[in-house]
Amino acid sequence: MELEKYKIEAHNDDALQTHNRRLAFVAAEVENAEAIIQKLVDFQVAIPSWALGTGGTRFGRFSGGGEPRNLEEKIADIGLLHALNKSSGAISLHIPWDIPENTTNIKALAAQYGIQFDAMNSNTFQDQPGQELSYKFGSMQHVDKAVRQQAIDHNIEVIKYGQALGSNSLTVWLSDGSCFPGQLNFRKAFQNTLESLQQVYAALPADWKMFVEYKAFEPNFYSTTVGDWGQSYLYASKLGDQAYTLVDLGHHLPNANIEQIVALLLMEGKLGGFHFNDSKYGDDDLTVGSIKPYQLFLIFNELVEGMDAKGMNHATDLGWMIDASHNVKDPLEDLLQSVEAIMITYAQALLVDRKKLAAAQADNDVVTAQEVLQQAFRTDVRALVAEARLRSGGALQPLALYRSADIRAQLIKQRGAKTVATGL
Ligand code: LRH
Ligand code: MN
Ligand code: MN
Repeated sequence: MELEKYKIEAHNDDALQTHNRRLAFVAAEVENAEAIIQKLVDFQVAIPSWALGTGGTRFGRFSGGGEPRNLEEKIADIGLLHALNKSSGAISLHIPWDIPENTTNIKALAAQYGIQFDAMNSNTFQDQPGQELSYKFGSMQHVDKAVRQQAIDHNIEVIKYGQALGSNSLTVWLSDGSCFPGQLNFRKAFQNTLESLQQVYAALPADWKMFVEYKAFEPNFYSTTVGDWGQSYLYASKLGDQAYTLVDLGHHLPNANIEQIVALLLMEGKLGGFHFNDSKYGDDDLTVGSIKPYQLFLIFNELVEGMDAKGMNHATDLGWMIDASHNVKDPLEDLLQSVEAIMITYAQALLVDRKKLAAAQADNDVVTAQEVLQQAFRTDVRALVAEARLRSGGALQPLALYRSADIRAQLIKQRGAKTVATGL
């Protein structure tokens, strides 16, 4: 289904007076409102194709109805999100959960909605029907060369799909590791993985990036072969200039200082991309900003500072993606909340008075340093984010319009109450 333009306009007309009042207030409070609005207009966050259905856990899955039944419907859902917030103009595909049967048609369909193809994700953490060899004991780390070759071939196939769709990056997340001490020779597992990644890297087109995503644990619970940023950095460094580390916020051990990791990876020119989500315990994949919004702000603070120090373009020089899925919310509402949280936090990070912070740091004035950060974090920037949306043709209040336009009910009518989208 499509959200007609007149509905967005009518919604905006109703909300405009209140919005203008809020905007005038914040614009008078902050120094660089115009520049921030422009940066927000440019900033796009990719939506993963597997987040459009209700997520499950290993204990159950409760479909919410109207879930997309195929890739075309997933693209239509992202089209809806993008029409509402104008910040979701990209999709990240997971092969083989979403195999584009006709890449030309899929690319054309996405273009109709203004959607580009972000990083392609390979999958060697599950066995697919008809697959010759099993990944039960790993893929790129496997003791059997034939299994490693199968994983390499799959990744090369994913690159080919990506090329046909106009993507320019590959994210490799491996669940490889071990569940019990003694199960693996760590060095051999690392070497096998490195050699396999090298073969995939060799097939990477010249203008592509390869992202090596790390994760502390799960599904393996004793060791993970790309378990932390140090290991990912090691692989990325050994692979070459086109390889980078990808940070998924949920993939750290509790209380890890993610903002420091981000700062150092950026400094080394090895930060490639992000998977946004939030968590309280592990890889919970909860809505961005729902549990630890201050941590997210501190991460964005480092991103802005580090990217500016290198003269990087915030919108295009890193891969920004949501990687969240959950059991209890309407997935589209959840994604609207996640994108909103990202935009708010990005805007707050742009507000940080960098000169004042640097002076406080030089003076060892710890109190002022904290004040500077919290001054930005405690500023209500929602009107700036809404203004960016308004200027791009989106809705002032995307979630409110999604509900008042009864979009989920229409999707259920169109697709049925019992549809199940592919994904986790
Ligand atoms: C692993 C992960 C990785 C996968 C996705 C489905 O936990 O974060 O990015 O591709 O989830
Ligand atoms: Mn991820
Ligand atoms: Mn994850």
